[in-house]
Amino acid sequence: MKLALVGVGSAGARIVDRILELEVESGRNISNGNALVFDTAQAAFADLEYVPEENRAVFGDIYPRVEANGEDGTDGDPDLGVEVAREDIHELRRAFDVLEFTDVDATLLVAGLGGGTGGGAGAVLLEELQSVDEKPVYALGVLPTDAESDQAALNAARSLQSFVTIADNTICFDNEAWRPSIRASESSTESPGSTDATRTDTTEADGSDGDADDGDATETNEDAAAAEEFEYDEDGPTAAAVERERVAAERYDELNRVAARRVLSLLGAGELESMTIAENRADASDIVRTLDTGGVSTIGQATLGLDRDTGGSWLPSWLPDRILEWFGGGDTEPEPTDAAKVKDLVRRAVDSRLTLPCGISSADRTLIVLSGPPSAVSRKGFESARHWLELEADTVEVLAGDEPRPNASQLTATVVLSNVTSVDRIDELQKRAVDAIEDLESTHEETKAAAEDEFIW
Ligand SMILES: Nc1nc2c(ncn2[C@@H]2O[C@H](COP(=O)(O)OP(=O)(O)O)[C@@H](O)[C@H]2O)c(=O)[nH]1
Ligand SMILES: [Mg+2]
Repeated sequence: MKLALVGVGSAGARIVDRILELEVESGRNISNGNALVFDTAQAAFADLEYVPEENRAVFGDIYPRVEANGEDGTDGDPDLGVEVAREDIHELRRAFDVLEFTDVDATLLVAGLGGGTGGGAGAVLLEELQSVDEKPVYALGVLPTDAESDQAALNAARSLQSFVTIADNTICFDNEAWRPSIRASESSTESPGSTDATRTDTTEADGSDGDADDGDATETNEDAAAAEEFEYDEDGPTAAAVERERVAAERYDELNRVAARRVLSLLGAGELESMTIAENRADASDIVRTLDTGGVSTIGQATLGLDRDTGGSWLPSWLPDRILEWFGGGDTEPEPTDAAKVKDLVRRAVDSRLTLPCGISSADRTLIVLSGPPSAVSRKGFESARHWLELEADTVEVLAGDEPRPNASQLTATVVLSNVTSVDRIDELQKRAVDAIEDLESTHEETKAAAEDEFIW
């Protein structure tokens, strides 16, 4: 399907940037330049390579409480994120002018739910996008790791609740499940800066800044804020803020590539520039139907290398798929893959590390996309894989489609499980959030009760 991409906050902007990169590399044309990123601090954009300057919008930065945070923007406070997004709503609407909604089938908003900008302003932007037209608005929401602060868990539990309510579907990416792939940073803390929600409840409760930036421990917070404000006004983002985002971009690089690849394999299925006619092509209506359940979704993926004499085997393997496939077709058709292997591939995709681990049988609908040379796909294998998934997921709604890539040297199965309800990670986050609220002595009973109600979904 054709997609407009909207990234909010540092995580959102970085993942959108990786999706744009992969779009070029994989020869798919999904966004057609319809990409826009938002943040409350300019520094969040420092590492972007693919989102053009004119498609980056800073908002809320002249709002006093954001300005006081300098380059920390909303500083991990989603209520502030919501507030400034509402305050600046006209500016946000104007920023949407760079997007051509008539050219797309749906919009995907990407955000880190543990953050203040992504989780808070992200929800306001979702509402705004829903009011633009009738087309679906999906979200890709990143959940924080267990090593992050209670505040990040609380933010994520609250933001997920709003995202699920507003978006047509929320695809989740759980950083905890992918934690082994997070690169250790040079810093000693799990999160490199306060935008990664290193604030703790105590600092929040006693009203101090809670800035956990490395290296400025000797500086007072006021000094730091004053310096940042001054430099920000004069020269754009401070070197410290830019460095912090650079470190974060590096730490999460592998995760962001995984997220981009899976989302693109699913939502971008069938948007190849050189499209071959296929009998059973995955198309936008299959995707819309699968995600139409609302709720939370998760994506799995597995690949199978094909035995083929690739005419381009002299080419270095780091070249983009698009280039390898251009030269790689050679004269030889790949050997047809036997039915058992195709079935096994789909099974591996379902059993793979999902973007959000869950109980498979709690899914309402599923879609399998098989991408690769049509001649290598055993129809019998694909059918039996589909049947296996119907039994496994205990659902009659298993859609399946192909993405023909005649010159590819591998088969890729991507599976989305839609509206999964048995998700331990979300239960844990919600429990931690409720405990965190209870720990805040200043919190009134009614507020606690309201928050507990809020997490039932
Ligand atoms: N997968 C991934 N997660 C990130 C990345 N950056 C931050 N996070 C996560 O997203 C949360 C919000 O961080 P951030 O996006 O910096 O906050 P915001 O700028 O206020 O929205 C953090 O608590 C982390 O869990 C990233 O690049 N990739
Ligand atoms: Mg940020």
